[in-house]
Amino acid sequence: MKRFITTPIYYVNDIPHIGHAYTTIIADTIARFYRLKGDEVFFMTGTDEHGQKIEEAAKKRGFKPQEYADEVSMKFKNLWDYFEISYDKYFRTTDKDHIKTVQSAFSKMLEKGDIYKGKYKGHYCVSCESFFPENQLVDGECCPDCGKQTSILEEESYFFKLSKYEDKLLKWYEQDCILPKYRKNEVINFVKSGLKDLSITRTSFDWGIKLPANLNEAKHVIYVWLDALLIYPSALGYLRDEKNMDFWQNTLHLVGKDILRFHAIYWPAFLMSLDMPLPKTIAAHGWWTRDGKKMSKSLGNVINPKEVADAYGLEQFRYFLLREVPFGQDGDFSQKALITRINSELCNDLGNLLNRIVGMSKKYSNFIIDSSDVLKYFKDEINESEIYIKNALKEISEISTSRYLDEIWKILNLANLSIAKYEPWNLIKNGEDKKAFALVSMVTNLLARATILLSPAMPKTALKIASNLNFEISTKTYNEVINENKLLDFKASECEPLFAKIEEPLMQTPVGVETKEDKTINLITLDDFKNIVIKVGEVLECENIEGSDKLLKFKIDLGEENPRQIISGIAKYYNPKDLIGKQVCVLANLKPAKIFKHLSEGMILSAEDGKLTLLSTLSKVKNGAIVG
Ligand code: ME8
Repeated sequence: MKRFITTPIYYVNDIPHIGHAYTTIIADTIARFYRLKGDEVFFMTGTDEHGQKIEEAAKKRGFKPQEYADEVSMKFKNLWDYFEISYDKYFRTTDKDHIKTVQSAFSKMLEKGDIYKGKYKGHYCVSCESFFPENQLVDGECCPDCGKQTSILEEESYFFKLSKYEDKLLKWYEQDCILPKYRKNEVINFVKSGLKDLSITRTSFDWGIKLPANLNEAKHVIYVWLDALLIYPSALGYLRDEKNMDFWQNTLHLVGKDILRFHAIYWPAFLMSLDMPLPKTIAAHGWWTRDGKKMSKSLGNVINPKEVADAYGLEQFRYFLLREVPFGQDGDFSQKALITRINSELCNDLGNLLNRIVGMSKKYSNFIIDSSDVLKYFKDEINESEIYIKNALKEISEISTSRYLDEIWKILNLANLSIAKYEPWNLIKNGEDKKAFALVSMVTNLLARATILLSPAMPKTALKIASNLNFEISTKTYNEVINENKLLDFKASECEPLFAKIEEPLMQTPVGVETKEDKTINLITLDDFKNIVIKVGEVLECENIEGSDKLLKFKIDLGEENPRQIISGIAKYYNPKDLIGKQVCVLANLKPAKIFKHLSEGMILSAEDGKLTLLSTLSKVKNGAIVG
């Protein structure tokens, strides 16, 4: 079966934060799940780069909109690559191909008679890029969605006949395409309150897609939401090169609840106008807050997903996001909650189970785990696990990742409880060797079932477990184990602990995104720069940090009394021994911090373009030389 899975395309006026990571990780998990099942998946993500908001943001920072969009879009792409997001297409609204699609779609809607020219007068929220009638404003002038002040627009505009589609939309909602189901009523009520025709071109700024040339309307640009929503079929080649369009028949749009209205009202209406099939599912998740507070740049409490992944591990972070809140509800990020889940669920329930299995199989049967007697002794447990599998599959089909993981954990809990209940060591003592072997095999089969289901959420962890027990994670084993309930035989091998226990928070608070990434796009004064001390230093020692595949621990001579210890996330790009004796640039007046339990007294500077390259001087200088 072919499936098309999308994330929203993110605005480039902001750099990626935990909310963007959340949507993208859910979409990635769903895409990986269906690929595992054997479906053909096309997964797209990308950036939304036109419109007044981006034009203003670029201007404020002294950039041309395209330069600014290039820079921020690359940050999103780099982050998704670093997170190993399995997208098939990363697409941008400034791509020439997309521009062609939008202009052709505009012409098609015009030919259909759904677009007419008029004059718009009313309120506009630049932050939400959204029009509002007077009666929906808060305190007569503020946006009902984000609370910011709206501005009054009066300009010539083309309109889309949204009102024409009211009844058809209400009929479509009967098909239950909106998840979670309780959100459907909000949408229906909105439509029932009456839809006004939608202004779909703007003339008071320039940064957008121009109307088709034959219309001779140079001053109009296409409304950013029409442009942005069209990215979805455009990513499949719509109205250009349509060879991938058959994915469109089975489309899942994953969005945050903030943009459900655009996806569940405007978008299907546009699609009806274009005579296109409507999406099968629009799934809207809830909102993340930080320690109970809304995240915002001005509060400086926005969470940088990379910082969390670097400190706690990418798979741990994915697991937390996917499990912490039921799909659709709001969630709160705190290090405490993350640590609790890592320690109790990942270290104890999952990691220890693997260790115990390896230990028992080594002791009892030279690592061989044979399934022949499992059903003779433990049919009930195997049957019980099949109920959880069935439930898990139902949950994931409704994008309920948290409940999906709950069901997987029921399988793990059953395995752990069975060891405690049947006490294999006593079985052996009492001469019931066959039952003890069958018990080890039963719990290993439960772990294998859980692992196959867990693999879309935690692909690397699942692979480690599978390689320790010598089974494969593939569509073939998915069919055998998950669909046909087949039992497997295993050959275990010694293993490292899957996860390290966390004793104390690994990130300093507040964990902000006002990092070097932001500095590259914000203009600063010379005085600001004087506050930054960058020194050249020589690498005396460099080694990997146990339990982290990203971090290196350095000792660096900065011409000071003692060398500094600095932790840097560049292990993927350098071999530690190649760096010894090299000179690097170090941000020397950064507050010391603990990273992965190790003190770090500065930051080694590197250039980022998809990978990290360390900065150095063109010729050797004295250790401690100041950069400036
Ligand atoms: O709306 N919690 O882009 P955007 C959870 N360009 N999710 C969050 C979040 C939070 N605190 N903050 C952001 C746009 N998100 C348009 C979309 S699509 C054709 C055009 C996630 O950069 C969530 O998925 O404002 C939300 O819907 C999306 O980011 C908004 O991203």
